[in-house]
Amino acid sequence: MARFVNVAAGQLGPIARAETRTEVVARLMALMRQAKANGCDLIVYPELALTTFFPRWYFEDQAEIDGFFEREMPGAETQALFDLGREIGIGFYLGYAELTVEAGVTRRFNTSILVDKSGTILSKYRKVHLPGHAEHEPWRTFQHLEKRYFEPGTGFGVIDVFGGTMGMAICNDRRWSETYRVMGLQGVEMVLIGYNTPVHNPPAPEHDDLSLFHNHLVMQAGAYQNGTFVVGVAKAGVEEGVDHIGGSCIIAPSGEIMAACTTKGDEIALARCDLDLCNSYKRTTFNFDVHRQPRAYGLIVERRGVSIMADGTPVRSKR
Ligand code: ING
Repeated sequence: MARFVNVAAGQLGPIARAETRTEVVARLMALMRQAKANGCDLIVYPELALTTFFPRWYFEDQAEIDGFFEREMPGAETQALFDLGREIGIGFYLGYAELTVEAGVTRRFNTSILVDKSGTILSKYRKVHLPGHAEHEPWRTFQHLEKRYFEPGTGFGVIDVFGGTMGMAICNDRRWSETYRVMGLQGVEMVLIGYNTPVHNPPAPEHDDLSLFHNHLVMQAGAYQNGTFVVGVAKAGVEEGVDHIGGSCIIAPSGEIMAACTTKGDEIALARCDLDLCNSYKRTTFNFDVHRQPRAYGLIVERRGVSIMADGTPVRSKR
C-alpha cells in the first residue's frame, strides 16, 4: 500500500533588504498556489524566508537587528499565508527569525515551523548548528554572524503528519550526519531543510567550486543512511551582493535526486513521494535494531572535537 506525499520545494530567489514582509509573503503565496495547482500536499520554503539573510552584516544596534525578527507567528503580515494554506488545503515548512520573551528574557532563534493543511502550527524547530562567527571579522568580504544573532536550539524531533513521520532541520544542520541520525532513530520518513548558502566561504575559498556538490552530497548521504526522503530548499541568487547557491531538490531514501530546481529564482520543484519506499532501506541495510553497535559510538556524544596542539599532537577535549 503506498502512502504518497506530493511535495514542492519552494525555492526563493534573492530577498532585498528593502523588501517588505508583505511583498515576500506575496511571493510565498504565488509559489503555494503553483504547488497546489500541481497537486501538492506540502510546500517547503527556505531558511529565513521572510527577510534578506541579515547575518551577512555586522550591526551594533540591537533594534536594527530585531527588525529582521518575528515576535509572533502568524503575525499581521504572515497571517495571509496561513489563511491561503487553509483555504486551498496545503501545508508548509517556513523558516524565519524568531524573537520570543520567555520568563522576562528575550531569546532569538533561527527557527522553522511545520504547518498542516488547516493552517495549524504542528511543530517548531530551532537551528542547532549555527555556523560562522560571533564577532565582527572585517577581513571577510561578507560576515556570517549567526553565532552572534541567534541562540542554538537543543534537539531534533519528528512529528506524524501528512500520513508519515516528518522532521525538520535548517541549513548548516544538513552538513552534520548526527542531524539525520537523531531523526532516523525516531523513524523519520521525510526531513525538511531550508537553507541560505553563499557560494563563497571566506575561510575556505578552495571549497567554492564544490559548494553545489557538497550541498547534494550531505543531503543524499543523510537520506540514504537513514532511509528517509530529504527536501532541501534554497534562498538562491545574488542577494545584496552575495551570490547564494540554488540546488533545491527532493531526494528519495535511495539517495537519488527525484526532482530539482534549475534556476536561481522563485521556482517550485515537485515530487510524488511514496513514504513506504523508506522501508526498503529501514528494514534491510539500515535496520538500526539489527545492525547498529551503539557501544562503539560513545565518542560521538562524549567528545565535542579534536584540537591539535602547536607541536601537532591532538588534544582530545573532554567537553
Ligand atoms: N549557511 C551555510 C551552510 O551551512 C556555510 C554556512 C557555507 C557553512 C559554506 C560551510 C560552508 O550552508 C547557513 N545559513 O548555515
